Amino acid sequence: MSGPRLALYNSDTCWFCARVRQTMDRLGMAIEIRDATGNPQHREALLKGGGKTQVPCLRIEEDGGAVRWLYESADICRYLEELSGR
Ligand SMILES: N[C@@H](CCC(=O)N[C@@H](CS)C(=O)NCC(=O)O)C(=O)O
Repeated sequence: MSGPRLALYNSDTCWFCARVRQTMDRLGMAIEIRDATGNPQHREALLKGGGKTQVPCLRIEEDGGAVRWLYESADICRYLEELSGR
């Protein structure tokens, strides 16, 4: 089992996104970062998949293929902490 595939929909100018990136760094998690403000395809995918363009948003693809979109920086940080076991 490889665990969920993760991608963070991000904006470099967003403080809430920076908070999530700091948590990723602290936990040593290498997660793909997708620019949801400068890249129209990522922005569209976020809107279609998650329902709104708010960042940060973590796209979580489970081993079985199910996808969910997790908004709110505090909830994303909590999820990453739990996933990393710390
Ligand atoms: N409570 C949210 C706030 C996120 C937020 O306000 N994001 C802003 C950027 S800093 C945003 O995406 N605004 C544009 C939008 O909602 O479409 C969190 O903690 O993640």
